Amino acid sequence: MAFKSIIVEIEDHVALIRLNRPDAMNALNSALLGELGQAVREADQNEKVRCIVITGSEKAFAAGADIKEMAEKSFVDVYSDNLFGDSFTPLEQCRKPIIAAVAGYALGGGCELAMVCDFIIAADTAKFGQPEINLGVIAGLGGTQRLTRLVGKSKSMEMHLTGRFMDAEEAERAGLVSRVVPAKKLMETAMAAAQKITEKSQLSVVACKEAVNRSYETTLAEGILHERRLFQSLFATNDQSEGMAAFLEKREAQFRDR
Ligand code: DAK
Repeated sequence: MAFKSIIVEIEDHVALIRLNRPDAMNALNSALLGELGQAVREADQNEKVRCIVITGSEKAFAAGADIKEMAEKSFVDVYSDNLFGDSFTPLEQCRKPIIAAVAGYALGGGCELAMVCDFIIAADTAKFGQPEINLGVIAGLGGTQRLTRLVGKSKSMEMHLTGRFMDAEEAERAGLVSRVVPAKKLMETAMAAAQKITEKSQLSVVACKEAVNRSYETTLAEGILHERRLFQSLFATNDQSEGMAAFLEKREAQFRDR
């Protein structure tokens, strides 16, 4: 399907999804969020795709939900339409890894979009924030929950209550992003990370993502038990035999996702 607000390219088993509303700093309106959800679902179902990268432009990953679209709505409108209620469901349910490659502004819903991805690689130009408080609302796409888990209560509370932005260096220090690279190297770095993931056994990739995500949803003991069972079950795969044999034979493993 042809999309209007995003551009999707699939190359070497990586689906690159670029948000493309340059006149609105990639603000997330319903059309863009609908297309993004559909693109992620399609990539998740596409056997050729083994990893997904979501990015924006040099200026903005996304400057938040589209304020122009929301401004005139009433409580009854947003509550009865469940505005943005299911927007991130395709990303939350995606079994394949999703990397956010962030340059420029990642604010409000844009910061929340980056955080719903599996990890964030940031350009040194990136700025993160949850400035919804300045609009008389609060974060609504998971920001109060995800930012708090990622950077801790104190910094999350300060960001949400004051609306201040965090630069890339602070975001890395705080654990919001996995690493910071010069802006010119952002896409090269994100695509290289994605490429690395495509070379692994997809069985262990899916299990790994599931196990790490479980740490957000359960107790430590339950999470460790889940991890152990997944670890043990991977011994039922050819890729485990191949991976370990390849190490012992000092050669590259040839994974077949079996
Ligand atoms: N929405 C709509 N348009 C936006 C926008 C946004 N979030 N951000 C920027 N734009 C537009 C600007 O209006 C401007 O359009 P024109 O005036 O040229 O038509 C154009 O993009 C360029 O922006 P600026 O002229 O402002 O550019 P600057 O470089 O001066 O400033 C900025 C860039 C990103 C610092 C600034 O634009 C800014 O502060 N933007 C707003 C950031 C923000 O407040 N973000 C939070 C949005 S609220 C919900 C779930 C989630 C949410 C809501 C409900 N439910 C489940 C119900 C989420 C809410 C949010 O994210």
